[in-house]
Amino acid sequence: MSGAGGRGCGSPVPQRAPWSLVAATAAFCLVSATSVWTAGAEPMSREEKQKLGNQVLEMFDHAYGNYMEHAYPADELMPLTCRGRVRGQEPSRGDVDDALGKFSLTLIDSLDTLVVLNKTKEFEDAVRKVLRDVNLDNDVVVSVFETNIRVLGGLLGGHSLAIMLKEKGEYMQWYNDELLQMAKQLGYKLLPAFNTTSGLPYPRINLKFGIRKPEARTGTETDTCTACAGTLILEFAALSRFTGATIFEEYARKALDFLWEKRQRSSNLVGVTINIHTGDWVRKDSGVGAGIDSYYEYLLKAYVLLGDDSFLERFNTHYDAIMRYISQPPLLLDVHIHKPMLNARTWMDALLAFFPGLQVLKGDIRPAIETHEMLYQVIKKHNFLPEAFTTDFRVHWAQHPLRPEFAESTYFLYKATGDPYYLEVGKTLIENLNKYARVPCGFAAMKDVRTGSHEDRMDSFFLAEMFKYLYLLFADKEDIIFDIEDYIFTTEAHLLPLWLSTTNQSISKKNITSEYTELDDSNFDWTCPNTQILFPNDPLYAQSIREPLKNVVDKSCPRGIIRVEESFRSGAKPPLRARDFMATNPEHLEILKKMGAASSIDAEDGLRFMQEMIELSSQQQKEQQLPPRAVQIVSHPFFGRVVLTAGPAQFGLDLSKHKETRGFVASSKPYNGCSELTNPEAVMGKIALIQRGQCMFAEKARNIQNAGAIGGIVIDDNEGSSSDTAPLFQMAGDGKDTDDIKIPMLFLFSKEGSIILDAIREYEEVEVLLSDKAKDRDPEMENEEQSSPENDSQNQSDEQVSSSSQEVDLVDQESSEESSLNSHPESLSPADTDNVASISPSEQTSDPTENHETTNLNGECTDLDNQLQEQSETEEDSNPNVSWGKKVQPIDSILADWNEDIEAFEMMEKDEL
Ligand code: DMJ
Repeated sequence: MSGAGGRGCGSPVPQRAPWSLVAATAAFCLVSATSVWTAGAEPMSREEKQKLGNQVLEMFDHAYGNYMEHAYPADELMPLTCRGRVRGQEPSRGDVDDALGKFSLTLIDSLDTLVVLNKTKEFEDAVRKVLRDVNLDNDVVVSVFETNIRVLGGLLGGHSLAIMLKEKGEYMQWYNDELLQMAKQLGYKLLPAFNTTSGLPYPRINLKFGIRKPEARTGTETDTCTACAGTLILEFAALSRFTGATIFEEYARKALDFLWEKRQRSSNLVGVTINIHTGDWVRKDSGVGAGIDSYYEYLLKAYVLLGDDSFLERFNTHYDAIMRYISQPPLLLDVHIHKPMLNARTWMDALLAFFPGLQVLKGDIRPAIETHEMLYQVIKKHNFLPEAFTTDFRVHWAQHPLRPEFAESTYFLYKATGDPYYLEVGKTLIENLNKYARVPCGFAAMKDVRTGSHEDRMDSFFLAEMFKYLYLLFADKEDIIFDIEDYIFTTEAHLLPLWLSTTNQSISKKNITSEYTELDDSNFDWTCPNTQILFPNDPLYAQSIREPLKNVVDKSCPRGIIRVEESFRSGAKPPLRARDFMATNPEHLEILKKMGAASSIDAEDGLRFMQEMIELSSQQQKEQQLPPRAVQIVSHPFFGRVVLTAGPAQFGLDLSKHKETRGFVASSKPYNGCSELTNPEAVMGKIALIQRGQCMFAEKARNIQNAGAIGGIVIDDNEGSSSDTAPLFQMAGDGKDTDDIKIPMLFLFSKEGSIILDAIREYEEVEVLLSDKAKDRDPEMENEEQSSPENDSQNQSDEQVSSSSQEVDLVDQESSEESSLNSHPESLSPADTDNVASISPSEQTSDPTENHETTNLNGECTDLDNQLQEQSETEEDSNPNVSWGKKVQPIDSILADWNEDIEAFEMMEKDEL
């Protein structure tokens, strides 16, 4: 494989070879690092690494095999209902569906994964299927960004490895650039999106009709996200260089040039969304996660792939700004682009987990280790990284769609440090995926990491990225049939060969207008640094950085760990935070008065305080709602693997306070449960299924309770409703005293309910567990079941009961510890005759078991924070949110005034820009 023509580490002189090491795996910094490692986490034997690699292969087979068997040619597998997701045939999930273009998305996204995982024969079959079956001319509106990274990237990655295999002489001998031709066809289909004065693409395009024609049903959008416009250059440049058609690279460069021009000049940051016609920032908050992430990634990688200095210069300028304003190690917190010392949020999103990996590629290892360690602590607490979590590590958005970013960073950090600790991290990821996300028909996204419930969704990026990074983490060079270091990973982990940097180079250069004539060499200081700087004669370097962060999540601070810490250390009083505010405290009132008055620091503190107040106030309202619950199917062949998200009831047994209820299910007669049951013998001692509608929930509960049921599941009568598309709600009482209802009642939308009803049709006996949080699955039980097919179903059930009851005891401690966290609240559902109460979007209350101390990086509490802690213990009960509720009234009136101030500030912001 040819070498690359990009820049060498630390050298402004173009070189050929070093990038081939740096680009794909950052191995340049690492190969030597690996060799200096001598102690720390126990080294992992070759056998164990191979075992884990094989486990990854088996998991991939499970995901890919089920997709091919049950979903293909649909875009994605729905792993709970075991069928394909076809756009238009399922209720719309909004923007997330814009990735689906009826082009067998998962197959295309999986192509190069097959080669990385050594499944060359399967790759050859898959390519033939793509060429035979995939139509890129569907009348469907798709996201330009998603289609680029997943489909164009997938086709180009497939092509890159197809030609590599062909050259090797065994496989793909028939291949004649057909995938590349498809990629080119798709590239031309995306080009009309760039028909704007700014050169920024429209966010969506109709594959058949393009933009703006009436039949296209798109082209009226005015805004796009920065990542959406800034994540094209790798695929578009590769397409240009592979084909010689320069237009693609030119368009992608123009969009990047425009974004660079529009950066906020005083901070060198970019906002989250931008107007594609005027170039005005629509959202002026800035971070490294959702909406911006891969814009930064592509600047650095464009430099690596294309060797164009201006991309590195831009990346370094942004990186300086990120490290100055957004990075608050180990946190990465969004700020305002024009007031970058002002945090824009008190929470982080899961997409930023890619950033440590990018920092490795940049060569800035210390903050990469710190952030990665913080994220790992969050994962250890919730099994997965929730979509968003607060600065004090509480769940903010509870979903987890099996995102690969953390695995990606783990892989890069292992390559950078050679520290076996990262292999152990990878092992945990594998275990958690198998334990909590694996279902009989693939892997299901987590609907709620707190309850362990699933969503009927397996995104294509799970196959494109997760398995690649996990496999590569444990693979030795000889386990892969080509040299991975000759390639760069796109944001979707598709592989593009580094030799593209020297191919058809002139065609793109002719239109480049770079404002840089000479590079400032100091910008290379931290690019691929000498390993002596990274690991100054200390093989335990990475471990020494991680160590102080070991308890960062368990001993988390309310918020702003570092900044509060820093100001306190420097002698200044830390700013008053909304969470700590007490209207009865004269000192607090005095501080409030000062805010917005004299100094700009006071004003900034004041603004932040107001924003926090508003956020806390709305969160507090949501937190008064009950959290969602879980219905876990425990009988054969589910064995606890399928967990459905369920709405709670405001009456009956509170599952967060009592042991879960386990039992076989039986349909009640009448099915609506609105009168005395005619089949009490069938529901006696069982969990009754009742249909929603025609009477109050409480009435249904009384009728099944009178018939001897030990619990009830109300199933929505709106056919097709699902928790994927409708907000969950809690079942309210009937306005009377409901203390007589002693059994637990849960609500399932129709789609989740039909999973149970289908199971009854297929297996007759279906046993479920009603709880506040799914209980551990028992793989041994499953193995026993598989190895003794002659076991009759009754035996199986008996075994399950005894095995599981042990299990329940074991997990019970844990569940009771975590039980009262968490209001996950989702919102309103239309009421019929049933009484419903809203559940707000999925935020949760503080975990009363969490230690709300303000820690420094050594995990110690500061004096001031201890004082605050004491106050909250004496004035509040154990749940800080409960006592927070007592203060709501005075704060509400303050908030009303402050809302006006915020509006004024926003006007001021506008004027400034
Ligand atoms: C992937 O599609 C890509 O990595 C993208 O850049 C953002 N993240 C998703 C997976 O989480």
